[in-house]
Amino acid sequence: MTIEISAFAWVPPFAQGYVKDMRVRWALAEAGLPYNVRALADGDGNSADYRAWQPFGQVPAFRDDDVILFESGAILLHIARKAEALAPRDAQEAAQTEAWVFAALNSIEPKIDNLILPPIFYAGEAWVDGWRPHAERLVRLRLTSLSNALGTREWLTGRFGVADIVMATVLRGLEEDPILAEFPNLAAYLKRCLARPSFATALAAQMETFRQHEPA
Ligand SMILES: N[C@@H](CCC(=O)N[C@@H](CS)C(=O)NCC(=O)O)C(=O)O
Repeated sequence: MTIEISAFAWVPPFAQGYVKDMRVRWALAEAGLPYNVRALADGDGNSADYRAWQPFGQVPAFRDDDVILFESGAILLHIARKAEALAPRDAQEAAQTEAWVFAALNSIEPKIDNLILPPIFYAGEAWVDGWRPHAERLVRLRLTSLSNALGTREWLTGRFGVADIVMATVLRGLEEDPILAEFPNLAAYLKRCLARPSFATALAAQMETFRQHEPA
């Protein structure tokens, strides 16, 4: 079968290009693997059929001839095992890839979400401005560690891989935030990741899904 992924049929403009099926689309583009999209309309995520695929009703979910699975990190690690272009070349690189995927999703993404989501989802509420310095302190702590770990290396592991895709989609949340510029090697790393043609392919594909389902 052709790989199938789930994605939202449409989201408001501020979220377009950022929905997490971007990670899967990017990895599949990098791997040169074709896929079909199951586009979820409002409410489809709650169907028993979809919950059997993605228990939280979220996107993305993924299926191919071998597996059905959910969680963007798990999906990318699966793709990396299958696709020559993304496959780690030895056991150490495979272990490092897994570690950096978890680090991006577990150690870094929650801190960045804490910083960038309140002004979007709680705009105008009194506590939001007071919250920022606390959130910023934790982001700075994590970015300092990441910056030191990356150093002058081009990619997180020996070559560009799914760990970079996940990390770049996480750091992308800070693209417009002045805090990223405090870490020139991370800003340059993000730019390097986003310059890959596979990122542009993935972005265009996500936008095309929204275009096809634009509300009347
Ligand atoms: N940990 C999940 C998170 C997925 C996620 O947050 N998806 C969002 C879209 S970017 C979603 O489906 N939100 C709707 C919801 O949570 O009900 C993953 O990485 O796959």
